[in-house]
Amino acid sequence: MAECDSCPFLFTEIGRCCYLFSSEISQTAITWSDARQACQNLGIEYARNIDLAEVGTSSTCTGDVDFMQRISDKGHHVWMGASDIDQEDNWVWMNTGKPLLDTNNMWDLTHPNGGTSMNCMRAFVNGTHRRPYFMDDSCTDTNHYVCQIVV
Ligand SMILES: [Ca+2]
Repeated sequence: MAECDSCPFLFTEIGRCCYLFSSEISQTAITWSDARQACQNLGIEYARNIDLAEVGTSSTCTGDVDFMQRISDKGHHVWMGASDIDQEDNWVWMNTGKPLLDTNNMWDLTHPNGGTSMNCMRAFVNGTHRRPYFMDDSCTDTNHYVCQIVV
């Protein structure tokens, strides 16, 4: 049984995992580190491991395609849980520590491309496709975000 068969208040179950889309609780866009802190604060509140969302790092979560589709449907660029802040061009999902290779086909074709000025990852809603892509962004830019209960 997945731990997320029943998601807590405000969280949405997608593919046996639980996600919170910040646009459902606030219209305020915030920086990547503030977004990560907001997710971790929810983790304290719920006594769970909650962080910015990851894609492809958990075999429990079976809804990655549906999850990305949901991001696209929401229509906002959103912060996700990957960064190359510790070492330039070495992208890592921060909660699980798993690598996000530059060759991952979820990156937009021209990304990552921002060098040391862009060390935080967001999902970028491409208007001409029904799937959002990953792109690197300045960590001090402000976006909506997605939290996930990490399992
Ligand atoms: Ca970078």
